[in-house]
Amino acid sequence: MKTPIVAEPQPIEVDFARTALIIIDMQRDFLEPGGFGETLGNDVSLLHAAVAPCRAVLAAAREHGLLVIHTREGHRPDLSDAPPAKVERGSPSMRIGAPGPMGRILIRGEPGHDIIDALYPIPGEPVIDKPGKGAFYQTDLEVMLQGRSIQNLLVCGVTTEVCVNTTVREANDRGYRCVVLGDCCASYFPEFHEMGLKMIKAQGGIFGWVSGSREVLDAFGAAAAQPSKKYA
Ligand code: C5J
Repeated sequence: MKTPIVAEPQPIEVDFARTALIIIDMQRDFLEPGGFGETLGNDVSLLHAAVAPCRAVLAAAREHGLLVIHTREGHRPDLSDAPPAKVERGSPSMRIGAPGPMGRILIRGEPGHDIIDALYPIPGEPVIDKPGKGAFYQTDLEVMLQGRSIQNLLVCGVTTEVCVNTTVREANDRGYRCVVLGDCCASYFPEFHEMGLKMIKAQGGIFGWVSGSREVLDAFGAAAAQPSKKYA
């Protein structure tokens, strides 16, 4: 059963049984003071606008039985999966692996690496630990999606122009339809957020579609009114 979602550059019809919600890098290191985002000189409060809409979509996706996947950017404690070219950027006391108020910056297992409480995964929801910006690079995400016959991705998270855009481009090349929920994404640079969304939907939707939390919640409502309601 297909349900239309209001989106740009045009509406898209998706079968929610073949759709996953993927929430990109809603980690303390990006959203809370003292983490990776702040050490790079960013105002982390700019990301907070995405939390409430993302939480609403997450709750609805759970209720409707969608596959929900969370990602986290980060590295092994010995930095063996962190390219020197990535680690070397920024001042040494604030680099990946350096100690910070939420533990070592962007290191797996440290408090800062974990997902913020408001969007914390529940048991059964896969968490993909990724060493890069894209969620497909050096992860088992594709195997997981193929195993569930997923064809469409609802994409939320931070930051719009970095890990969200990289993941959407990777997914698009692999044949997934990506619907990016604009108000569920955010950037430290509002103009990059805006352009990041424009890049996705330009040229007839060259990388995917852009929609929003309201539109997707409405689509869940419409799908729930149909005879078969559960998708997993
Ligand atoms: C960044 C991300 N911005 N999750 N990571 O370094 O977008």
